Amino acid sequence: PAREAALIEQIKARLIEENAVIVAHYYTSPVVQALAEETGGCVSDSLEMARFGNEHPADTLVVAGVKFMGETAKILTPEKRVLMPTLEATCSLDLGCPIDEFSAFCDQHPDRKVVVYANTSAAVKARADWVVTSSIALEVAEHLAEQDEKIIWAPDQHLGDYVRRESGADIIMWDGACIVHEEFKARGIADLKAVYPDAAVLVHPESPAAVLEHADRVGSTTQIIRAAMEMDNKQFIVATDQGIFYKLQQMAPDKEFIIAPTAGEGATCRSCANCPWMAMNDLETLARVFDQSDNEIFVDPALGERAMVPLTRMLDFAA
Ligand code: CIZ
Ligand code: SF4
Repeated sequence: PAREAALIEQIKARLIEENAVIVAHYYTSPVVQALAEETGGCVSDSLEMARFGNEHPADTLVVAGVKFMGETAKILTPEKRVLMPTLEATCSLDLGCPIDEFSAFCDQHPDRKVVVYANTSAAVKARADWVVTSSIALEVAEHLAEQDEKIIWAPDQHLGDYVRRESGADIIMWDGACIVHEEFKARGIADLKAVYPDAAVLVHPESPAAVLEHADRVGSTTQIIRAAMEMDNKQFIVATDQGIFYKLQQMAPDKEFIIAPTAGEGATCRSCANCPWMAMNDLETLARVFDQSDNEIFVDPALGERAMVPLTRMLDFAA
């Protein structure tokens, strides 16, 4: 605790010296989220992180999240310095969608609009017509379906499946998944519902279809938080990264949140409802963030300009 307090003081002083602000994701650790809030930064989903970084006057954005979030910040504000605790913090969706293969896939289907999730590289975004986050994925698919547009959806197949079922859009899909959400188990949720019969089940759409079937609400992180505040239930079974419990408890302090099971009896899981890349953001790495030479985000300016087009479309659509 003494070490923690010292690190927090050190980070606060450096943020002021460097005219910097922390832009943190809901899936980072509670101590990182609390520090972002205390120092005038933001704690939110990737859509709101993009908007906050874009609008905030600080010269330097410290993005506490994963690499695609830092890249998005750099694309939207190329004049700002964008630092991350470590550039090794990536995402299985981004890793699973390399630009060369993806671009070749798109070339085979020139009649389709290319819709990519925010969890992708700058190069993949530059190849896309639309960028979406989970909070607007369904609305964008409905919008395109109304115009009789056919869609390529990448990279999350579970989110794509959900959007296809709900919107009826004509979608072909890239085969990617989030290593955190794909571990949630329908059977485990059914067992937990038997223990907590009054609990509502809140599920992120990166989870498998069998898990979504148990959901009382399916939604993005922001939509999950809103549901917990609005619904009358006192208990909630939550299928998304446990980092979100910080905000859930803050926004609905009289309610109880139970993490959805990630593995069956005796089994192990790779991620256990906690993204290993999000966990790379901690006080130690934040305290060093201004003193390293290998943690600044750069995006090729020409690529950034192309990626800016679908990103701006996303922000305008969500506005
Ligand atoms: O799973 C993620 O990384 C999410 C939910 C990102 C986001 O859109 O906030
Ligand atoms: Fe990627 Fe999943 Fe981690 Fe989000 S939680 S950054 S989608 S691996």
